[in-house]
Amino acid sequence: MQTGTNEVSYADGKVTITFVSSADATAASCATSAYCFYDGANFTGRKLTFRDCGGNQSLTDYGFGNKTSSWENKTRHTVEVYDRDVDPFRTLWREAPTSASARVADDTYNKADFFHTYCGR
Ligand SMILES: [Ca+2]
Repeated sequence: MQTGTNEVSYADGKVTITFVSSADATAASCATSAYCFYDGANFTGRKLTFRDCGGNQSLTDYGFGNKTSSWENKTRHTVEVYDRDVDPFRTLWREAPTSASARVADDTYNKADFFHTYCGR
């Protein structure tokens, strides 16, 4: 469902994709109580926002497979991010509560496909 000129939301607003005018443009920073994946390094490019916890979700469902270059986690949850293009699937990084990475490590760049969110208290 389109919720704004540059935003599309899914799952009753729990997931939002924010589009930007160009690849190096910056969307608004990740909302409080959300965690975000960015197409570009330094929190630029298309932004995917999630709010819920307690299960696996696929970045590929939103056209975001093999794209994440930076991320922010503004929740109390821990987010574990995986690459499913290898067998067995590989853990790429863990997002501690209230943390961020302006550029993921080279060997994890543009590799993330899905993640598990452990609910924080
Ligand atoms: Ca991958």
